Parts: sequence; structure tokens; C-alpha cells
Amino acid sequence: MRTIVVIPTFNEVDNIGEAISRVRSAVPAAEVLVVDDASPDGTADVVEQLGAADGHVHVLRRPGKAGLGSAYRAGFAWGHDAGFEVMVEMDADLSHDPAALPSLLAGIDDGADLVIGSRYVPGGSIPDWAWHRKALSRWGNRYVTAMLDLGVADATAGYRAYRSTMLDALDLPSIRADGYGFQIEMTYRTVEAGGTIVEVPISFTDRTRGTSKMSGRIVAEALLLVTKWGVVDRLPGRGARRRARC
Ligand SMILES: Nc1nc2c(ncn2[C@@H]2O[C@H](COP(=O)(O)OP(=O)(O)O)[C@@H](O)[C@H]2O)c(=O)[nH]1
Ligand SMILES: [Mg+2]
Repeated sequence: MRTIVVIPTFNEVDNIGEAISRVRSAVPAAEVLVVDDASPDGTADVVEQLGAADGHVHVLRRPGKAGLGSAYRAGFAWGHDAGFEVMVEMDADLSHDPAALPSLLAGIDDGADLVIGSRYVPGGSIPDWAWHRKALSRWGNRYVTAMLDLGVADATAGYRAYRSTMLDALDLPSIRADGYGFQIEMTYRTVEAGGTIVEVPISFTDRTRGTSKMSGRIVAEALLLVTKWGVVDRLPGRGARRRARC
């Protein structure tokens, strides 16, 4: 199936070259789209140079920093127009090992609509995190899954493969959440739409170059949204729909 790996970037000049070359060796048939938000460090220029030498590498330049969720929505729209059948989400900072791509794509080949590279299924790990950071993320995910009935272990994970027909069913322009909230909302909508979700184990490693762009505001937004959706789901009118899913 025609596959594109969408990588959002903001100031990833030290990582993007290695990330792209590792994606290209892991899955030579896949193409790469970098969605760059006018990174001052020239990330997009590096990608453009790589693209001049390799027709499988593309860059979508946006005028300013507008967040991870908005970058993915733009990237998916681009991939849709170009006719890709599978779209992968991957960070540029090498926290997501490109070598795991074949296992994500195998899940789609086997019939899943969404394959999540999961830290919290057997075989998944986060070797660089201290126990308290793991506990916060693990319990955050338990809260999300319980509130929204998602049935997945890692709803905030950002390493994923989607079947494009599934994305078409999710009404992406109406998704407003950013960062972790975006990943949760995408999972929630996939469940609501009746999509098949599979989790494959990954090892999530910390970035060694550049800095994180996530903030406390992004975490707070995600928790607030999840609480709101969970409460609305439990209102009388929505009960039947929830029970029908169980
Ligand atoms: N285009 C774009 N990419 C972003 C934005 N914020 C973060 N990213 C990218 O999203 C990916 C994940 O961000 P990162 O800071 O590593 O998040 P963390 O791993 O949760 O700390 C990286 O490739 C970032 O460069 C944004 O506003 N726009
Ligand atoms: Mg990161």
C-alpha cells in the first residue's frame, strides 16, 4: 500500500536528516512528508535539499508555529490529496525508532485501521524515564482509557499508522486539540467510528538533540478535554451509545 510517513517539525535541524535516512532504509517504498512551521533553524531547507536528491522526500512549509495537531491535520490533507493509502505519524527527534515501522505497517496489512506504537503493552518500554515519570504517564493513560472507554493501553502515543480510509471518516478539520490531546481525540474518534485498533510494542527513547516543544499547557488541555468528553459521554442521552459499544 502507498505509504507516507508524516513528520511534524519545529527546530529539528540536528535530527531531521538522520530521521529521514533511517525511515528511508527501514521502509524504502515509503515516502516522507515533513510539515515544518517556519523553523528558525532552517529545518525545512535541509529537507528541501534532501528532497532534491530523493524524490520520496517532501516538505510542507507553513508560515508559523501552529502546534502538532494542526501540523498533522495539514499533513494528512496533503497525503489524502496525493492518494496515499497509509499515513504514519512520527516525531523527528528519534524518540520513535524508524526500525519499528515495518511492525506498525504489518498491523495495517493485517486489517487494522489504526496501529499504535505502544509503550504500555508487553514488550513496550521507556528506558530513559525515572519511575515517577513513567507512573505519571501510565496513570494518565489509565484515566484517559477509563473515562473514554478506549480499550487501549497507550492513548497518548505519537507513533502510529492510520489506514487513510479511517482518517477520511474522522472529520479531521473539526479536531481542535493539540499535542497529547490530539492523539487522544484521534483515538477516541477512531473508536467511535468503529475502527479496529491494534497496539504493537515500541521502545520510546528520550531525544538526545534539541529541546522538547511540549508544555504543561498541552497536558492540562488534554486532561480537561478528556474529562469533558467523559462527562458528556455519561449524560443520559449518550448512555445507549456507550453501552452499544461495550
Ligand atoms: N510543525 C510543528 N511541529 C511541532 C510543533 N510542536 C512540536 N512539533 C514536533 O512534534 C514532534 C514532537 O515534539 P516534541 O517536542 O519532541 O514532544 P515530546 O517528545 O512530547 O517532548 C517533534 O518532531 C517536534 O518538532 C509545532 O507547533 N509545529
Ligand atoms: Mg520528543
